[in-house]
Amino acid sequence: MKFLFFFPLTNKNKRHKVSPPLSLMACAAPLREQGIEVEIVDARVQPGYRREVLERMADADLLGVSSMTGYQIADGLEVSAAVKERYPEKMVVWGGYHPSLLPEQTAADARIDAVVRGQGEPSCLELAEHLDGGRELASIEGLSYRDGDGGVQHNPPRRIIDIKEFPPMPYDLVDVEAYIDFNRRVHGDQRRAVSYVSSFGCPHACGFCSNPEAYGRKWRGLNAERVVAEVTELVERYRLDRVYFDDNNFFASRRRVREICQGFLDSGVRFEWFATIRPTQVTAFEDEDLELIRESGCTKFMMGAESGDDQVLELIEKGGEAADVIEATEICRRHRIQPSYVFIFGFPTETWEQMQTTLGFMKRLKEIYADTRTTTLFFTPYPGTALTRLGQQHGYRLPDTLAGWSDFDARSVKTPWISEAQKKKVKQVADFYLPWAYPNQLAREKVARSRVKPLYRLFTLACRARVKSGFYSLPWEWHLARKLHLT
Ligand code: B12
Ligand code: SF4
Repeated sequence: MKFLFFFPLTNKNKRHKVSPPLSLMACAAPLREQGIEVEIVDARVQPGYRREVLERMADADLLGVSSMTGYQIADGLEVSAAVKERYPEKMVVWGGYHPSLLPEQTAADARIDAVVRGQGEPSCLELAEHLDGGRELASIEGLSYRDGDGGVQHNPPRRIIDIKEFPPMPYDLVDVEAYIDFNRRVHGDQRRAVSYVSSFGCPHACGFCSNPEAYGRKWRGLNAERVVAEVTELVERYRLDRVYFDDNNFFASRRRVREICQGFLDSGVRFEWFATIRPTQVTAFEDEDLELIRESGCTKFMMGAESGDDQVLELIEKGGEAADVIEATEICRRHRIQPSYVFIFGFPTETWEQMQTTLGFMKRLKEIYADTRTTTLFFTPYPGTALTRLGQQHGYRLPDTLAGWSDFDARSVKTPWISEAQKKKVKQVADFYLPWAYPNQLAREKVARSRVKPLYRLFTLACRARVKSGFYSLPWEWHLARKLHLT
């Protein structure tokens, strides 16, 4: 028996950085343990992927497609349609965040036979039993499928299984070098890096996040010993400089974090690592824990700050205050860990004054620690979040077919809570004036090496004056920087 898994393009212009498709590798691991052949085609690193899928489907029994909300749906549907046309008798199954959140719409699409909701590992094993003739679809928990009368049958949900029970991710199933090479060629990233995931789920329920609805609020983590053994083995096997932990909540257990960091140090294998952390988790750590984290190779904390306005933080149920972010930034400065924050503008009912409070707050963070990085996003009402429901109550209409979600991303979605002019202003201040007014270490080094040093200095002074005064009309610096390709 053979399963063919497909990871669609994540956007049209192929601009995202890439890393092996952990979702599909996770599903593959227990199948292979049972002697079932699994192949993965990843559209992001395999240029002739449509032909490749069709060829490899010749001796496969099932096509499995992973999809988040957005462009992956468009690409996944095209490939599924081609497979259905050439091999109408073969099963096409979708899984991942989007199908888990909207199984009815997904399974209603004629190009798809069934949807796996939530964890894929156990369901894939049971799908293999079904293909072997030993199991009815109706007995596979967490499965949604068309019942023949045009309706969609939803089997009862599957309880979350502790990921400790699953075998290690089979990195050998993909061409790891192809991912490293893509990031070097397309993004100029010379570091050899891959992602790894050490836990499943998140106990929190932020109002804009798909995670609680898709997978519930249980957190399960691999034990420290296994994480250390697997990660250091990966670093040595692929000569990695850096590892990204793609966990929803890597820092959920403080004891586990301490053991992992100590394990990395004791192993003698040196590499850099990043993970996502909540500001309240940073402030809860003891200084000695943070020293251990830094020493073990963590040089950056990726954090969702979301807003600098406490009322907005309450609205989005962030479970923390702006003051926590200030404190986390001060702690990061003390421990030489770069804080990298995501801010989201344009939540349902958020006012322009509140957005301006956030811009002022970002300036404060830069003043505390110039190496602070900020990324600006605009609220996108992904399915199944509390804030999306609030948006709907205020008249926002969501797509009502699977294909309708294909171009649903921060760039294309227009919500009534923020105008295009306001978005432009936010981007100018957050992505141009602030970083130029407070250059981080990398930018400072770049300027020091540059032949047009005085020009850079002039820009910094002009941008600093703007930020200090809060006067951003007639943004000549921004226009000039765009002309000179400085931004
Ligand atoms: C890595 C990652 C990416 C990577 C891509 C994945 C990769 N490895 O190459 C990149 C950087 C490209 C990316 C992009 C985006 N991402 Co992203 N990403 C993640 C992240 C951090 C990890 C996903 C992962 O690999 N998890 C580990 C694996 C093992 O778990 P899993 O994906 O949940 O898969 C399990 C099940 O879903 C299921 N399953 C999954 N696929 C399949 C397929 C089949 C056939 C079956 C049977 C089962 C199955 O089985 C798996 C094992 O149990 C998650 C957050 C998180 N920690 O989950 C966000 C997350 C998935 N991303 C999200 C978002 C919003 C985005 C972006 C829109 C962000 C942006 N602003 O551009 C884009 C979307 C691109 C697009 N629409 O096409 C949201 C999802 C929202 C949604 N409704 O889809 C998440 C949940 C973050 C969040 N908390 O909001 N992302
Ligand atoms: S945003 Fe992060 S902390 Fe909040 S629920 Fe989602 S995964 Fe958990």
